Amino acid sequence: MNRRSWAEPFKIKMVEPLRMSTLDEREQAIAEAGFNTFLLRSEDVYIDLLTDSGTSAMSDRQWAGLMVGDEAYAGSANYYHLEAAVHRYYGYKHLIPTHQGRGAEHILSRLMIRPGDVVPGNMYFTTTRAHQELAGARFVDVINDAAHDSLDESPFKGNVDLAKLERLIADVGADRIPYLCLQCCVNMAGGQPVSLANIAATAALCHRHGIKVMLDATRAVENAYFIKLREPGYGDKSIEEILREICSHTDGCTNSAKKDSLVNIGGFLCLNDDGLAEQARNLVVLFEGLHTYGGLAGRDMEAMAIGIGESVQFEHVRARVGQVEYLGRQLAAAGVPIVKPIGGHGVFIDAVRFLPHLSREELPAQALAAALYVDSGVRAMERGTVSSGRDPDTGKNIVPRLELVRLTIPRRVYTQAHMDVTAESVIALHEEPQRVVGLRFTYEPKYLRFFQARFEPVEGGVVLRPSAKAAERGVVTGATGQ
Ligand code: PLI
Repeated sequence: MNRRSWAEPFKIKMVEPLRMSTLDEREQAIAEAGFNTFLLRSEDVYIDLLTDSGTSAMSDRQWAGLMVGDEAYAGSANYYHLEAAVHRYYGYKHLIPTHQGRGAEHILSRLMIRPGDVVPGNMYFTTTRAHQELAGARFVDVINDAAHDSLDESPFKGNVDLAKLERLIADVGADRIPYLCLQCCVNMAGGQPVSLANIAATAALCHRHGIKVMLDATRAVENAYFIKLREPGYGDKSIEEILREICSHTDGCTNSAKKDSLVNIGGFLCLNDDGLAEQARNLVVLFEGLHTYGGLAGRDMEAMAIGIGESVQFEHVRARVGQVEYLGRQLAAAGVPIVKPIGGHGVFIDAVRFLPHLSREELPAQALAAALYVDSGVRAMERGTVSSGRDPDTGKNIVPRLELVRLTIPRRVYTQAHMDVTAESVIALHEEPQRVVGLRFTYEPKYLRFFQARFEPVEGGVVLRPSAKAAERGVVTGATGQ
């Protein structure tokens, strides 16, 4: 057999020790955190798969870049380096840096939305929709139906359904739609990409009606990688070329540089329209900082400029997405229900199929994330009913079809052995799903409730009952051997 594996295109120069906890410690920590993995202290976490946001390992060049931070209040040299990188790789005309993605979403929403407007998008993202609603708009999901089905293996499940979009335009009128938000590697659908053919067709439809298209470029590089792999005609193109082509169809973007761009903090808003850019530069001074730093230190902008260049290297993206696939394949091989195809930034477990004994009211994804932490110290995140929040008009819980636990892989941080430990813990829970107890809210904040909500088990006080199998074998439960 002529087998050739890929390996990470880096070696490790500095390490950060991890602490393994005991089962008792983890049971106490999750109870103190109100069974919400967001409220755990990171020092109590063994393998942190909460998010890929701001959790990347920077390269030696990025760290060196911090030393050439030009901390001038105005006109920092690092701003111009960042501007050059964004022009080269994303291609937009105007760059407005922001402290992170939601800073850019805030400025864009304030700038373009009038109360009563409608903003379509290929599935919501939590912060994006919250800023659209705060500005007075209603979000309408125009993603294709396959995105809501964890079993559907279509290669581009992030695609916009053009018929849904056309119907919406006919219903509400193009003048009530300031822009369409087009997300790459759709997060809440499981990191599912959009095809270039669909991006082009969506943009053509919008532009025909005078509607702008704003890209959520947060994971556009990873989306470009999937296009290279899966879309006919793109196999020989570089990630850099595909990324430019994606952006070329759109009128601007918001970006959380904490993902693709390999930095711990940062984001930006890009616009091609001179007038809109001028207004955005005026707004950014109110909420973020002067338009040449937007809430960032000069050193952060330098790290971002370098990170963008590293992010589009084929070997980097292949290893990054390859590691996600490595974990996903292990889970799928063991029969764990996951969203297929495996996404770009994480493996998403279908909690409804994983825990058939729980009702949707018992918040299966929240419960599974808490139970996984108790089992092994692996921290994941709920992406289901809790994240969806309430309908702003009716106040009722929005119950999405997808009730997922996201195992999100930070870039360049963990090894295959960490993936193995994670898979073993998930598989052990999958063998005895009845051990997991449902949860109910004890506290619910008004905005983005998943971050700070608190819960309690619906019975018995613990979210994970002892393992009967482990007791039979005479071993103590917990993948860390505790
Ligand atoms: O976390 P921010 O403010 O830098 O970016 C907000 C944001 C916008 N769009 C998308 C698609 C995101 O995934 C996103 C942030 N995502 C987080 C924090 C995550 O854990 O997925």
